[in-house]
Amino acid sequence: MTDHKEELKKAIKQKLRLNYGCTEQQASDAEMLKACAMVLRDIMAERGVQSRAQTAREEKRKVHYMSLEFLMGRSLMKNAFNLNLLEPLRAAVEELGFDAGRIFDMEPDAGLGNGGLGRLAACYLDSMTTLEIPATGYSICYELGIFKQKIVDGQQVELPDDWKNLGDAWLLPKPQETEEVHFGGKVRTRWDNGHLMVIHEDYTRVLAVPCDMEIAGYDTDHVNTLRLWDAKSPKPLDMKLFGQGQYLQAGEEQAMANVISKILYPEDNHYEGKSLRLKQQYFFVSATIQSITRQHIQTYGTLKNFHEKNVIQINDTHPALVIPELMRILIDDAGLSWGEAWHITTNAVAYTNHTVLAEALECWPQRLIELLLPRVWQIIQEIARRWQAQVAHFYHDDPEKVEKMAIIWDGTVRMANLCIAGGMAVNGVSALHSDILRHDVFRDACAMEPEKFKNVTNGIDHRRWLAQINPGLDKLIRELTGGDAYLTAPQKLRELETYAEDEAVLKRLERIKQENKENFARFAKRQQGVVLNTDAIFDVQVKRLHEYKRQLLNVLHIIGLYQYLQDHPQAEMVPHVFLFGAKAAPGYAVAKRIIQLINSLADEINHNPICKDKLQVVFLENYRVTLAEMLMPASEVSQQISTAGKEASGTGNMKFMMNGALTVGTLDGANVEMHEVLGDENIFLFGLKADEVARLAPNYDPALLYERDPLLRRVLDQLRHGFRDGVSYEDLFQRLVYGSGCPADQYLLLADFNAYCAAEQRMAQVYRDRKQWNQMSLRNIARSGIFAADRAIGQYADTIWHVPYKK
Ligand code: 26Q
Repeated sequence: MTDHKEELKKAIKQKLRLNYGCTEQQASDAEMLKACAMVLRDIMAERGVQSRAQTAREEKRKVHYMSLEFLMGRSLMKNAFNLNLLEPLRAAVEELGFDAGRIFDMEPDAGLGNGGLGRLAACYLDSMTTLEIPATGYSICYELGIFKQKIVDGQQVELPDDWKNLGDAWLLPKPQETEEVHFGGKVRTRWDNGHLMVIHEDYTRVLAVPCDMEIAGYDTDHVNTLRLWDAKSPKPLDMKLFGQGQYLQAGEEQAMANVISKILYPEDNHYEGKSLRLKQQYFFVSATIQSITRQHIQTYGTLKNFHEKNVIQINDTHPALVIPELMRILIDDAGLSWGEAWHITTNAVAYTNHTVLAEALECWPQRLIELLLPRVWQIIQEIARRWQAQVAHFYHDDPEKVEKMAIIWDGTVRMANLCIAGGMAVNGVSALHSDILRHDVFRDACAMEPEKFKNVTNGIDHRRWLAQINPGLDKLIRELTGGDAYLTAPQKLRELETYAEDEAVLKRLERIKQENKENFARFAKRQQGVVLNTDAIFDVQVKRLHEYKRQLLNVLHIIGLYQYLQDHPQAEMVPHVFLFGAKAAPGYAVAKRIIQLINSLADEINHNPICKDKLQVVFLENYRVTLAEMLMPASEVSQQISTAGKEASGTGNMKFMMNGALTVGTLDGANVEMHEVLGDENIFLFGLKADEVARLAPNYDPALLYERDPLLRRVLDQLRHGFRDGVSYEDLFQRLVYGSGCPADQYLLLADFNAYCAAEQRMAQVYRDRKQWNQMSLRNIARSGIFAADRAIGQYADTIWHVPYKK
């Protein structure tokens, strides 16, 4: 410990001198943070070299995890924790005259993702590394991550997130491993010695420069890499145009190239057919495939065994172009036949689906692909033609099946169908979701190749989402389960259950939660000046804002409570703080209105003296990984109330459970599996089931409910008229009750309203009995081990990747 501390001090001082020309006395906080990052980066870079050499030497099969998003959050604490250097680093920083907490808190989140899908990729990198699987993550080095959210006059305002200012200390640029990506141009063919040569010419070149972020695993020397591609133009300026005095035009191509890695698209669970997004996807895919195949050839001298030594997991369809791109390289560059190339591709690529929402399924206009990627377009056409023949054969030319399963139809390219045709596996992210894929969304494809369709229920990095963020609980777990073994054996959490009748342990659990609440309250005060009532139950809904996630249902219930309190000012009631956190996609007007509504409601309730010490509503600004890390340990109730069948899995639900919050939720996504391990007694379930939703939807009439249910009617009328700030929510009211240009109440809020209120009541009733509550909380923690990412990655390794891992 002292040894490590002294070594770290020496290394940090040296970094400060060499990189910033200063001593520790002269260094700013920012320089200290960067120096710490670079010291850890050096340790990981060194181990990375070893790990890669070993993988090549032993000719191990490698996993390539491709995702347009990696929501990494902060890395300093995480890496120090995994390298077993957290305490020495803290001490070193303090002894150099800095406040370690303040330095750690300065680090910006690497927000290279929107929500669940991006955070999942980050958790999986940690597990793949800890389980010593040779794996690389690939994404884009966005200059601007997910926007920062400010609330101004109750409304969301977006600010740019220039995370690289400080965050680039983790990145190791590798310019010598630059790849070149080609856009546009024309394709010509020529016969050469009986070979059909494909010539692509007049294209625009864009350079892809890798910036590597090393990933340390826990309790291992194994290191993996997250490779982030930066887009650059090959020439600084068009000197011909420049010479003609056309200075503006002379830089146009450069600007075009640089813009590719400028910004992360902030739409979550929604497809936008923008040409820049397609450019991002192909840029990312082409650079990655070239890099992987180049390395493979270096080791093996051929691509013929590519699929034996590599597996490419694609995170939703966003990297779907890997399929034609790998085909292109195998055929055009390596000279393989179509058949050989198809065999390799269909044994190397696996696809994870993350959504069944129709508006999130990627369908690209054919002309966009044709213009931007002429050679890839030819290959997609050939894949589509052969696939169609296969489908027609299987279904005896049934035109309905042929249309539904087509890759190209009506001028659009359907990426999910491309992935099903070209992938070796298709998996959903929870048992329910995978069943919906098999029996509904991809039913016809599943009938053709049932073995292809698998399930791997999501998991979270329990080292980050429990041990690191909840030190009080971590300490208790170590005491009760005999040390830190649970960090690599999450199922050990089960042993906690032997203490379900131990009053002292239950009290301890309650105290830990209380301290975490007070800790969070201090943070909220500092961040946005709000004073939280820490004697009240912390009831939390944090996730992206989307209608299917039903934040609005939560609001309706709170309005109902508020009206009850007005009618019964003396009523005994469990004091309640409702916390919300959510970013809305900037173009999603309804989502933004719901944010405004939450703020209007908060303003009303927090200003009404009737509500004092009883009811409080707070919208937490700028929900992000770092805020989640503060909030999860302090939460008592987890709201997971999506319309059944719509949330593919959810992962926030698992984070809350692991930190001892109780769930109020529908039987959706992974909630179903949470319920399976918890039983009815340890979760507050309510509402329609997925099959009931499907059956009700066609003849559902919310206006009838509005007319016939007086309580609901009063709530909706209040919504309609708004609150003390004078903002009317007539638009949201209309959308729910009558529908405005869309089906009324698409997500069945009114159908589930009463059941939801009843569940909240049951929950509040149990909260009065602290012993029972603490027992339920303990059981939630004890049974959460199955939702560790280590379990999920083990299943990917066993059932899809067929690679060994540390057991
Ligand atoms: C697609 C095309 C163009 C622009 C944007 C997009 C896009 C971007 C992000 C589409 C979807 C996403 C993100 C989806 C997502 O986060 N899905 C969530 O994935 C989690 C991890 O599996 C699940 O737990 C959640 O249930 C699911 O909503």
